[in-house]
Amino acid sequence: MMKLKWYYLDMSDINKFPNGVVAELLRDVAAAYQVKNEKNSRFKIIAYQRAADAVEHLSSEIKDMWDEGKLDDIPGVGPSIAEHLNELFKTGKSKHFDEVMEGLPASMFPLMKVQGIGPKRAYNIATNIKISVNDPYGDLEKAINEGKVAELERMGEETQKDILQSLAEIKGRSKRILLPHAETIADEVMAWMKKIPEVKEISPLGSLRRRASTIGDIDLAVATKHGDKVMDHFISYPKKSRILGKGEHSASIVVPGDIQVDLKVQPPEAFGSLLQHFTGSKHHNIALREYSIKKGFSLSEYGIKPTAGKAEERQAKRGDWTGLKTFDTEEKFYNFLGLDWIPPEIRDDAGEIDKAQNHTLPKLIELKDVKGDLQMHSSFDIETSHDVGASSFEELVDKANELGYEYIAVTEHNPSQSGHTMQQITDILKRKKEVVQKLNENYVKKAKGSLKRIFNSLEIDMLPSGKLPVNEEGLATLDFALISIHSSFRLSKKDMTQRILSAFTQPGVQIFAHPTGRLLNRREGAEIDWDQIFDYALKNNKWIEINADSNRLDLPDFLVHEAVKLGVKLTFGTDAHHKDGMDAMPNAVNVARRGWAEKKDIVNTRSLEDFEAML
Ligand code: DGT
Ligand code: CA
Ligand code: CA
Ligand code: ZN
Repeated sequence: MMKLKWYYLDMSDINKFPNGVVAELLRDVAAAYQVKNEKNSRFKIIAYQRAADAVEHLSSEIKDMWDEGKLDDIPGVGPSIAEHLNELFKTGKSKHFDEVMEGLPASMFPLMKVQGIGPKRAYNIATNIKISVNDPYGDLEKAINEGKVAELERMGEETQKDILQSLAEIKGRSKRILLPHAETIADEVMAWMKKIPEVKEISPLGSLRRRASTIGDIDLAVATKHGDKVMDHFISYPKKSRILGKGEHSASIVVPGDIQVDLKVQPPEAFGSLLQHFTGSKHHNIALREYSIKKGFSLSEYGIKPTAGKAEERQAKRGDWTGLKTFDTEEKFYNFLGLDWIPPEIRDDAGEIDKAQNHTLPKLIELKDVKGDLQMHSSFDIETSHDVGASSFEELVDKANELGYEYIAVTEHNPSQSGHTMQQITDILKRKKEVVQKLNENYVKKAKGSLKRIFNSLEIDMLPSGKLPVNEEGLATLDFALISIHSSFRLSKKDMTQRILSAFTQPGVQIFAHPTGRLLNRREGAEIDWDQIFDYALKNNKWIEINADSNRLDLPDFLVHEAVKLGVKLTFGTDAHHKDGMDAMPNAVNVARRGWAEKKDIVNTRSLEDFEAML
């Protein structure tokens, strides 16, 4: 077995290089650059992180693509990284990666998977405490219990406690993939399925169709008269890793990334009931079954039957059908039960069946309703401690015009507090205000696109006390400000709520961005008293963001539903750190729809004039 010099993962078969391992490798290189902190490494860090994301979300194995000479086709992987990967796949090592990793302890890399441990912290721990690459988390836990981590420079009891909790979260985590990744895979499988004429119709099912934030496995439905042939075509999918099985009405395969795909088949005349049955959710189906039993019906993926006894009475009463009734569309299925068709996103037994019966279902927001994007980070050098964006103001304007927006807000992070005096912070903000003003007067006008205005905004860290690292003079340079939490996520519910409320009262603060601070699969959200926050927002015309970053999707859907019921106004922000990140808006729409939001609930569905009036 070959082992890369710095590498800690057991790669029992070097020829495989699964995407997850390559992505991790690229992330490790980025981290090494961060720790070494050499001049001009900023763009290399961004490039390696982007490449890692791209590889992680590929629907083919990168090693196979390399075999076919297609490494250059992967968007996000630039020519120099592709060259290093080429060497790696050819020879089993990369001189360049070795150089970047030189002098760093191998055990720092697995530590970075623990929430709260970034590259610098991992380096600090790995160089001062004995952590083995074989059991890094066990060793870390042991060191914490002996109080050794707290003693390190810039760590302390609090940090140590947070890390311990993150370790526990890692252990209890189930593996679910993010929705956009599942969508990409499903789209490719569906394209493969459509190659044969026997597939009359194909649709996602399950959590994918309900647009849930994370997906356990991918489920697909096909309408066909030739189920067997369709399933044979399915299990011959060229990119599959293995076949799990094939039955009478369903088949399952596994695709790269260890993701399961289930296919269900029914003849076209029963496609509606198939869709309904396997779209779920489980809770919705249970509630629908109870509702139907009262009416004398029993439901299945094949259709609707009268229940024995009482139902036969009904059946006689109606005198129009016997046995199984099939449905080619879902709409007919729901209508037969006396219900309006229910959008999959809200099938969660949260009152949708009652509303469908009373014809009072919400008209859910759609992507085309969105008129602007209220969070993005440009490459303007704002001297922040957070990551800056990779695209210029002009590139963001061009992209906004492509998307047909009327307005955007540029929301760089505030200048770092540690590196600047308050006066310096204010000076930077004044400079940014001038730049944005000029853009509005010149570039935006000359472009003659849909975009009419850039709002000059800022994403400001709220300190644990609720104070902001920008003073009133700085705030006054902004059209409005976003506040968000980027540290101290584990305050008590009471302290956290107080922190947010006091940050909200600062002049010009308008939007609470990625409010729970959760990172899907990585970090739980903060404990917050939402009744209080929503109440404050409602009474003071403050808004809560739905962040479209697929790792965040924050505010989460169930809280969106609470906010919508109360009438709290919400905003969409992609949090783009590159112009292409602005393409993530559909993610926010998914979350909003799952939270029952209509157009009126989302502020940036307003025209520019109405939006300005609301400000
Ligand atoms: P996931 O895959 O964990 O993200 O969530 P779902 O909702 O896609 O769950 P899954 O894949 O287990 O099943 C798809 C849907 O099918 C589920 O929402 C409920 C529905 N369903 C109806 N009858 C059955 C059944 O007998 N077994 C399973 N597993 N699901 C059923
Ligand atoms: Ca599923
Ligand atoms: Ca499934
Ligand atoms: Zn942020």
